[in-house]
Amino acid sequence: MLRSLAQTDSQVEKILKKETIRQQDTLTLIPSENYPSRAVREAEGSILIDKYAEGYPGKRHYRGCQFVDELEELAIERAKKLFKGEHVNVQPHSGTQANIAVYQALLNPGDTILSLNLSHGGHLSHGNKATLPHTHYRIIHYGVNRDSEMLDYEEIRRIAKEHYPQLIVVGASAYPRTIDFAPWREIADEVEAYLLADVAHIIGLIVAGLHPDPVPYADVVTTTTQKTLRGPRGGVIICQKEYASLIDKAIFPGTQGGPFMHTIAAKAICFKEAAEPQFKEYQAQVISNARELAKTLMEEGFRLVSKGTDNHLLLIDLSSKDITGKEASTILEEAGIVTNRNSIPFDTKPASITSGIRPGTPALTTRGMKEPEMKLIGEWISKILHNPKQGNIRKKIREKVKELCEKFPIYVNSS
Ligand code: DSN
Repeated sequence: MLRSLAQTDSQVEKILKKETIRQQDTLTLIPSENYPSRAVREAEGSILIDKYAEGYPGKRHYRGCQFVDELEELAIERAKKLFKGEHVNVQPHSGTQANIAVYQALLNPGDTILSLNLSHGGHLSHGNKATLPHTHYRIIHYGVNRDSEMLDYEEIRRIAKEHYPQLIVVGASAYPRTIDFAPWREIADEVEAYLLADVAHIIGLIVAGLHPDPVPYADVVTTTTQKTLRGPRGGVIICQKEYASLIDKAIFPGTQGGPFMHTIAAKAICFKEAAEPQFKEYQAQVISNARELAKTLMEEGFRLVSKGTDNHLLLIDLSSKDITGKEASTILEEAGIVTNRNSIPFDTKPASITSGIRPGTPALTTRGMKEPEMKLIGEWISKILHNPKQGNIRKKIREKVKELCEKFPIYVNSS
């Protein structure tokens, strides 16, 4: 009954081993991925996976919750301190769940949401037409400015005044520039809308004090914990006290069942780690690494959307090269460089093909890599993408990638 994986299921065991080797031997440049600490992993695989705890501390539907109550209260206290929020809900299973719960808490069906277009760097859960929010709410999108490829506050104000949304969403999954939250508050106030800041990608930079903080401006802030925050996969909602009850009810029972107590334990650990001084150093290196990678790629002749980066990611525009985002990410993977294809603003290609890729530095920085490695990787990316027909170049670089990965083992530098 309580047999180990090796005793129970050799098929799954083999797949896990293969994935471990893949992660160790390749360079992860997907900006939403990272390697959490061993402590986070231990909590995720802990005995807490057994416990049902529908409800909130002190108000559970099950008995036997005294210790999970203690744990959730600890996670909430740490989160309130870290994010400087009045109220925090640590139960969302993901960033998408967190966003859907916010819509449920603040809106009525048919209300209008104003959010960033997915193809300009937004996120699916901000009301893309393939998603549940799109069937419940009226979705209006803003984009980035065609020339600067950055957010254009006057244009966003104009659209807000045209549509008078009940909720404005600020936040992105592919935007390489700093977001200043003060003008968003002004626009939201001018049209009497709620303001939701989804900072899933940049939360690590925010808590390190290296990016403006949305908490003083937004009614509600959502985030994930697995990206720059380097915790377990999951979501968090931070809000002003007046929305606490609405938000909590929208998570449970509104949109979720029992909380994942093992993940809440891992979140508590992640909040502790993120408050340590080394975390700030890590985030500063994430940014320096992204800048070095951006500089190298521009020197190698690539155009970056908005001509650079302020944060942890960059968007390479491949439209002047003889290659699509899909092809580029495929051949880079042959060389052990793992990225994702990504639409660029005003992309003429569909999302399944795209004209861009979106490299980011959180995972490589966790492995301990710095500017010299970023330069090397930028040069390898250039060589591969400028010679897509030459498989031998990819083979040679694959060997160099393996050597580099050996020098920066995941669970030595990140434990
Ligand atoms: N947050 C997305 C990403 O940026 O990869 C996944 O939903």
